[in-house]
Amino acid sequence: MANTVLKVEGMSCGHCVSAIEKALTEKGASGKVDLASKNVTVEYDESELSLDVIKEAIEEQGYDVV
Ligand SMILES: [Cu+2]
Repeated sequence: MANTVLKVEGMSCGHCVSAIEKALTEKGASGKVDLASKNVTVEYDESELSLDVIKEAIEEQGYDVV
């Protein structure tokens, strides 16, 4: 399992948190959002998923991975 922390812009409320966590779950990853620090901690299986796919899943929800 890989563990990575992404900085994500545009998150402002509980809706954003659940949208991102849900998008990650759908890809088979697990995500934990910290709104205050704008950090999204993602845990995923490197043999199943790439970081690009994870970033795309977040961006598809309308947020910017910086
Ligand atoms: Cu929101």
